[in-house]
Amino acid sequence: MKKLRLLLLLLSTLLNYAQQVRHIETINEAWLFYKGSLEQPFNTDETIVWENVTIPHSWNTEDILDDEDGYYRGEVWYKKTLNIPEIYENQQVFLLFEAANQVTSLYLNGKAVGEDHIGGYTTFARDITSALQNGKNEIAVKVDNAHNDEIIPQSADFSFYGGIYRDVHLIITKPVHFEVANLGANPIFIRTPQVSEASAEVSVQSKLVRPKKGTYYVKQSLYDASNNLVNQVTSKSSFGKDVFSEFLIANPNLWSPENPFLYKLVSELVDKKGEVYDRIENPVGFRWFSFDANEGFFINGKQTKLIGTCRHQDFLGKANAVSDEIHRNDMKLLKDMGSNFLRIAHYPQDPAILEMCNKMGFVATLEIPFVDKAAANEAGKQNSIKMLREAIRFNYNHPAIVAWNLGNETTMKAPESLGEDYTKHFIETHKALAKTIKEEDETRYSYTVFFREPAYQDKLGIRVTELVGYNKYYGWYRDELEQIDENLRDLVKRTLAFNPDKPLILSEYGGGADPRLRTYNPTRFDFSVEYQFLLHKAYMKAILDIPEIVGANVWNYADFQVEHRKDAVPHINNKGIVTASREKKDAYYLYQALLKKTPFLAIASKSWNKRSGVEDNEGANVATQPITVVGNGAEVELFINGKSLGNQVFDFATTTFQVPFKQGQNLIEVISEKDGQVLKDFAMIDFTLQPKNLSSETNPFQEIAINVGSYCYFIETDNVDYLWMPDKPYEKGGFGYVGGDFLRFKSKRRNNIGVDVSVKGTENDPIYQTQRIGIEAYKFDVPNGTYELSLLLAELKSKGENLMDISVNGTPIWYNLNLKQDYGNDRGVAKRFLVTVEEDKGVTVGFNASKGQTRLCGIKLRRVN
Ligand code: GCB
Ligand code: CA
Repeated sequence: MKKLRLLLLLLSTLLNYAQQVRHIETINEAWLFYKGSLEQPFNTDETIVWENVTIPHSWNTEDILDDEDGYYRGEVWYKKTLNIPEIYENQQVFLLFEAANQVTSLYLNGKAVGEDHIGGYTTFARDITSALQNGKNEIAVKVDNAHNDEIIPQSADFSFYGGIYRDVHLIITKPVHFEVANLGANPIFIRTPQVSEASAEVSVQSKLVRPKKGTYYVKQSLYDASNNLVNQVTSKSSFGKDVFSEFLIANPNLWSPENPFLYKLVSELVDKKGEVYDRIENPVGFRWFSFDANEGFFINGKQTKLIGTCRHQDFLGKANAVSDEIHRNDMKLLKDMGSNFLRIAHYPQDPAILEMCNKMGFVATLEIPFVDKAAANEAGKQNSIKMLREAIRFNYNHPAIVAWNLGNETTMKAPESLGEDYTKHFIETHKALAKTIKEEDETRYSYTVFFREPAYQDKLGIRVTELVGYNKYYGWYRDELEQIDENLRDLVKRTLAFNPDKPLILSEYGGGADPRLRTYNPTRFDFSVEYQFLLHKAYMKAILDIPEIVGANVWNYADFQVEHRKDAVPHINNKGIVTASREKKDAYYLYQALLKKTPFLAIASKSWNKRSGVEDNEGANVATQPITVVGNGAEVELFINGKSLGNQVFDFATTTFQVPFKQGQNLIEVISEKDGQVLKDFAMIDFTLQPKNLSSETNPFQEIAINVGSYCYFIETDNVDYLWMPDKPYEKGGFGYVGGDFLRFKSKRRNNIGVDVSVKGTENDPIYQTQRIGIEAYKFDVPNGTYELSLLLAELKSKGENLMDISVNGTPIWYNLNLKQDYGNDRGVAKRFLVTVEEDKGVTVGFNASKGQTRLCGIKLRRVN
């Protein structure tokens, strides 16, 4: 017995060793970092102060979020001392960078190794064997994210963060091995030329590095998900040639979004005696698929509507240096949302994303960062082609991928406006990239994403791929919610008119939402969570009903950081259905209710748990406000503080109750049923009931803050959820404005309330971005006492000189206030005063323009004594 155990132990260690025949380890720790150029980077000069960093790392985590324009785009250095473990005789040593943005030069012991890597999003490996010395080795890496005319992206709505922002691996192989340092850093290409329910053909191309002498074989072993060997073939290799291994399997368990069954292909390099020299594993999914312009996407013969999101590699405060754990958590949230489709935008992403796409059953498209415009020279074109080849080769074996996308909104800079030469080059670039896709991979579709009219691309001759995508922001940048359905149907007609057989994907749609903004009067471009919810509801209604929209991707899965954006949260594109730190917005729950196959129920606005409102009428002691519930059951019952408001039927997975809230904590419970399962959700809401009559004795006035010039509530999340109420006209006994109008920023895109300025000195931009212009007074009919009055003021994008007098109950507090002159441009000013109210006069803040116009952004009144 003892002997047997020993033998087993020995066998198992041998097996382990065989499995680890290729040594791979991450080398993310203990790097030194210097931001700037160095003349003598290899000197151990004491005057240079190196910072300790851990990879994933970006040097733009902070400067993309501050009030200064721009962020560091230039040269930096990383270095690290490496002890190379001795594992094999004559071992070969490589470094693999999953990505570094955007030009990377590698040095070992002071000497350059290999050519610079160009492009910030593709994986590359370098052979460092010949530069190694015994013992310690100094790796130095120069990374540069400066704008470069020859490298895409040239411009885009995301930040071009610099960094070694994905894992770095040390790879050690025997002298005979599967290639490491090739274009795309992948030596195994798995194809399934024929797949049916009855059988599947497998064809594997392997790239080797081996000496001329000696006989070596490639052994391909296919295992099913329970690790049973399904088939195995061994093929002899010849020096300098790729090895092709082909075999058949019967009754493959098919891969699909519903059943993402994966096999594993183990590729081994062996000699005559069976000794293993190298070993690599890859996933294999057996599926066949096709797109039809009228009927949609089919996988394994089954029609499947593709619904999902786009995703950036980005996380609040981390730039693009996002860990594998965050990547995988994103995929979990995307799966739990019920989506089956992912647009990996706008560049190739971390291997962790692709791994999860395969495992969780996402149909995916992957693209290169040819965004807005081309790199306008021949070198730029060649770099783009090379980037595309790298992307395809590295990601070749993922069954999830069905199409390679060559670019996004490439005509953002209208080619005509950049001259004839550019236009010619631009068109050629499209054609060359489309051709490259088919050269690299005949098994997937070629794809391009546009935003202008189909006729525009048709005229240029750039609708050259098999699939087309359109990014459309109806109901956001233009047109209203009510027009979404009609606009999408028209778009379908217009694109099919040019190419009746070219399938169309709605590759982006969406609208912004700042979770701090909430409203019961949603309007386009108000950045409220409620408007975003309605927008997505309208889109989903249309998308699910239009078969020619074969797939659709929400822009975006998560909010992401864009240095130059000035929306409700400056530097953040907040079109995500989760925030940049992954908190769910209401629209996320809507998608769950619409897409999930398993029973689902949620109070859509449950994250908004600090609310307020004015009492329905004097003495009512409640304020009635709508609560929307989403779910896939037939109906739902709602309870407020234990009292039922009855059942309501879901319509398109949503229903809205009118709920009376009392002062203090309110418990909302909802109960529904689906497939015999009881579903529940609840929300605890802390409600501040504002008395209808501010001199009420039963509910005495304490404090109120008003987001003047806006229909939106604003919640200062970084200030323990301090709540600002929407503005309203004055009514006797209550509060409100007198005179004036909303500040409106007239533009074709943003035809609404407020202005797009990043306000200095505050995080509460939405309070300042919305204003009442020409206001005459703000009134509060509060009882006698002492109050603290706060006025929030700012002059943003104003014209001419504006001088304003402000008074309280007739007593002037400011004469000729000139905000622009006194505080500089775009600065938020918050002033606090003590006010004594006597003789039942209440508080009247008077505004008078001695020149130009008056304005007010926010007002707060708090009872002191
Ligand atoms: C687009 C772009 C995307 C932007 C988005 C937006 O069409 O493809 O990169 O972020 O619009 O939010 O405007
Ligand atoms: Ca405001």
